[in-house]
Amino acid sequence: MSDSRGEGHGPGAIERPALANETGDYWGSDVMALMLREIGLPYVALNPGASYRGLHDSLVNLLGNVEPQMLLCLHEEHAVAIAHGYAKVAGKPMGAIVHSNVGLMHATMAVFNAWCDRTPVILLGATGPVAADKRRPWIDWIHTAADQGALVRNYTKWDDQPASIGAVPESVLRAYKMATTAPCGPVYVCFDAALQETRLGDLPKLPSADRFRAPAPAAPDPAALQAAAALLAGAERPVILVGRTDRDEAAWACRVQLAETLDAIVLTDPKTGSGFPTRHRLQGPPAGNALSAEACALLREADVVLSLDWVDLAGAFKTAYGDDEIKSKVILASLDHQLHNGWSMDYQGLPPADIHLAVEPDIAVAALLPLLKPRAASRTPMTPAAPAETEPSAPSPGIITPVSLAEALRDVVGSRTTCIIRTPLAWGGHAWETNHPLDLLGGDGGGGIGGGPGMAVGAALALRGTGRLPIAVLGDGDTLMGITALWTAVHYRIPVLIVVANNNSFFNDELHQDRMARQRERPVANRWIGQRIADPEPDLAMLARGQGATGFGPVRDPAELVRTLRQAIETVEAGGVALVDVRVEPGYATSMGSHYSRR
Ligand SMILES: Cc1ncc(C[n+]2csc(CCOP(=O)(O)OP(=O)(O)O)c2C)c(N)n1
Ligand SMILES: [Mg+2]
Repeated sequence: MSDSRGEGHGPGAIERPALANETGDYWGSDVMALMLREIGLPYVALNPGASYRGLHDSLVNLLGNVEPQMLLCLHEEHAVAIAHGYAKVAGKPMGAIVHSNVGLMHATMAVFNAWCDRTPVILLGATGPVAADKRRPWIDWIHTAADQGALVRNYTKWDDQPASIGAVPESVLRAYKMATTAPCGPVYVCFDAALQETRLGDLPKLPSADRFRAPAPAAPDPAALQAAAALLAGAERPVILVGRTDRDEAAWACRVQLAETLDAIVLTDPKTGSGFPTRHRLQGPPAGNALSAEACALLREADVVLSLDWVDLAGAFKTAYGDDEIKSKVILASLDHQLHNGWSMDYQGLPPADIHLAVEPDIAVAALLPLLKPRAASRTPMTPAAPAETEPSAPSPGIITPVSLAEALRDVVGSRTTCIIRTPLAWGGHAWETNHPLDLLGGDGGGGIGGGPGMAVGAALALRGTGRLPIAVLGDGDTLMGITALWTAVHYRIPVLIVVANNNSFFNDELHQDRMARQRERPVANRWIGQRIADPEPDLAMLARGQGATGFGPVRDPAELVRTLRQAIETVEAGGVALVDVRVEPGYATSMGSHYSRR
């Protein structure tokens, strides 16, 4: 590490005091940097660029690279994925800064993931000089775009390009307020390079952020609330669908209390992470992307369904009811409609709602509780399973499957408190027991592969010092697309364990080719072509080691797996970054059972 880094603040901190500006000679970007501090951004993940060299200077030489502290990333997609992962744990945003149009283009998929995951990210960028006479030849011209925000407008809550220094504070304050008002999401503020580099002299008076915070959550309409309570009180077979809910312990306790009060079966979704204890007597069968036969039966039998912002409620009903009329009464607790636009269909099908409580789901839960009387416990969640349409073929002995990997990991983790930041596509259902909102963080939101490593680093950053062990179990395709995010974890001493469920394939898509071939009666054996990541097999452990992390594997033997995982956890507990390459049998646990295929 270079000598210029001071002690105490970690890599990147410098010894100059913050706000060391004795000359009264302030610049436009100083106002931008001071406002980023004012809204309380702890970090800004970034990849540098001349479009924001003014802001960069202010963050380093005015603020001393603290509050916010820069986190250098090797790709803009990592910068945003780190901010996404951080906010999922911290419940508040950090920043990401991306260079002009090109950095923003690199960042876009990660912005989309954060958008679909309804996660706040303060995305900052730059362009220009907007005034053409101030542009340097060539480079300033190719890196200046009119309406740069248009690149991300369809999947951000708001964007702005303040045209004067006087407009900067309001822009930053509004960005923060918009991002953190439910439903949350990413916002983008673009700073004109010439504005950043304008000499101001004296610093203008800057507003405090205190009067520009997100509003207190709205309460449900009293009549709609009474009607919902009456419907639930009269229900004989209520089902609660726990979707995008709060990661707050008090909200978790209220949800459990509501399920017990109503004696309602609860379905949870791996996409949205832990929302209800898996071992609770009222926890229903796994309900992942495709509802299991048991979950479908429960929904069809339900007289009242309470959806707590379930992702794709219409899709769940379609799976359960097919073309039949939906007989269940539906209570929707969601604000998501406020975010829907004409570009992204991530809003999913339009679900029926007999009562729509247009509030945050956990606000609805807290408001319903005092209106309901506890009823006797009589429900058992497990309706007899319909026979699986495809019998799972047993995995061969001596090999590791994604599910046996979960079992081994659970054994090694033992009584430690963990956060499973991501789970591989192959895990489905209830592969990991949850008892706390931070036990499982859920998916990437937008199904954009490559965000896994960055999200792991960001979530681990927010978990640093909490005593909760950060573990991300990722696919090899996801890992390889985002592998250089690990460098940021190593550089900034962010302990994290990455376990790669490595099937040497973009296997999800092998299954699609399998389906196509079967439908068309063509050779299924060719499904691997254009999918298999082999010849050569990338050496993931070496790719980790090449960035200063500790790399383990490839592990192919189940007997070796536990030993290796134990060593990797010791590495992380000692403050390190570890990656374990585990070669797993390609196979998926699906609603129809587990499918394994020998190569
Ligand atoms: C950016 C992006 N590119 C391609 C896809 C299509 N896709 C969906 S799953 C998948 C395979 C992912 O591979 P891996 O992470 O190894 O998981 P596996 O399916 O093998 O378990 C791909 C390529 C996508 N969702 N996002
Ligand atoms: Mg794979």
